Amino acid sequence: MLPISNVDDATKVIHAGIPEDAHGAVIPPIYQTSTFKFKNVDHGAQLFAGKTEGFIYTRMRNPTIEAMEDSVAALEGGYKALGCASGMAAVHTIFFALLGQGDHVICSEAVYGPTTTLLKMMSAKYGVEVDFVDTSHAENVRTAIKPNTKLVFVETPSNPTVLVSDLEEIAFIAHRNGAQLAVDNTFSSPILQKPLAWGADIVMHSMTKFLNGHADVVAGIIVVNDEKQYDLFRNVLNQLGGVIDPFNSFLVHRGIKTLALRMERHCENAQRIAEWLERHPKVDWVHFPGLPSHPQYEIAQKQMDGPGGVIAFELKGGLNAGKTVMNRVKLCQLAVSLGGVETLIQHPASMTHASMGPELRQQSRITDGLVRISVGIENVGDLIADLDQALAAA
Ligand code: LCS
Repeated sequence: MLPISNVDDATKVIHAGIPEDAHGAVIPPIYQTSTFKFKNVDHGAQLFAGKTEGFIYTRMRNPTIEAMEDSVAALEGGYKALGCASGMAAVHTIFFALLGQGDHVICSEAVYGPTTTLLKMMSAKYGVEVDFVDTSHAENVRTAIKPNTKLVFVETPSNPTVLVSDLEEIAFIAHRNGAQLAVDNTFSSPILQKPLAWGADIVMHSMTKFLNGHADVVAGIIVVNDEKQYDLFRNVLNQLGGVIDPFNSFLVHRGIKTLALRMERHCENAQRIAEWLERHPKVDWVHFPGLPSHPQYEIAQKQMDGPGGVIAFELKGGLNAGKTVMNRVKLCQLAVSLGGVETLIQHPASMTHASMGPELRQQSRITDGLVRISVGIENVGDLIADLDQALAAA
C-alpha cells in the first residue's frame, strides 16, 4: 500500500486503497468471483473462526470491494468502510444495526424521500420511535432528544431543499445525550465535507452520485470510526445481504480517481448558475450553499470546502412555470439522481419525494414548485444558454 495518510485529497483519490499486486498491476484487478478456495479443511475452519487472514465468500469480503472501501475510508478520514448495493442498502443497514423496538431516532425532515419512508416503515413494523425535525436549526435536535434516543440521522446539504445542518453542534447534542450521529454525506462527497472530523460517528453515501460520478452504477457505502462499529455493521450487512458487487466496486473506484477534479468543476458551474438564477426576474428564490443569501451560509462556510453541485429553486410562476422549464430544457436532462458529469433537472414533489406524502413534504418545505438541478461538468455557458431559453418560455 502506498503511503497516503498525510497527503492531499487530490492525491488520495488516485492512490488510496491500491494494494500491492503480485503482478505489479497499477489498478487492482476485478476479483469477479463469488467464493474463494481453501487450502484444506483446517484452513477453511481457521478463516471462519477469524484466526487467519483471507477471503471466504464475496458477501463477506472481496479484495476488489475492499480496495474501493479503503479509498473512501481514507477520503472520509474513517477507520474502515463497507460497500453496499445502493445508498438505501447503506441507510437500511445503519438503521437495522442501531435501532430496535422502543428506541428513538431523530431524522432531518428534509432527506431523500425513501429514507423517510423506510423510517416510517420501521416505526410501523418494529415499534421504533421516529421524529422528523428541521435539523438546519440545531436547537430542534436538542428539543426532540429523549432518554431513549439512539441515533440522530442528518442529511446535509439536504435533498432536495439544499439546507445545511451544523454537524459540530448536532454531534455535541447527540453525544451529550448518549446518541450517535450518522450523516448522509451524498451531496458533498468527502472532498467538500468530512463529517467524522466534525464529530459524526458514521458517514454514509449513495455512491450512485458524486463518488462514482458517471451515472452508470447504483451503490452505497458506510464509513465508520472504529473497529467495534466496523464489526457491528459488517455483521449486519453480511446478514442483510445488501453488499456491493466486485464489478460495481471497480467502477466506483475508477470514478473516484477524478472526484477531486470533478467536484471543483461541479462547484464552479453550480456557483455561476445559482448566481445567474438568483438575478433572473422569473425566479422566486434559490437555495445554494455558495450564495450569501442561503439561510445557513455561515455554517456552510464553516464545515464545507465548497458549495457542491446541487441547486434548488422556485419560479415566480410556481409549479406550472417549473413544469414548462423542465419540459423545455434541451441540454439539461429531465431525470432523477444527481452527482453525475451530466446536468440533470427534476421535480421532487412528483418524483424523488413523492413517496413522502403531501403533509411531510409541506412540513419539510418541499414546495410543489421546487425544481432541483444537479449541475454537471459541461461548459457553463452552454448550460446557462439552455436554461435561459427554457426560462424564457415559462
Ligand atoms: N441519500 C441521498 C442524499 C440520496 O440523494 C439518495 C438517492 C439516496 C440516499 C439513496 O441512494 P440510492 O439507493 O439511490 O443509491 N437520491 C436520488 C435522487 O435524488 N434521485 O434519484 C435517487
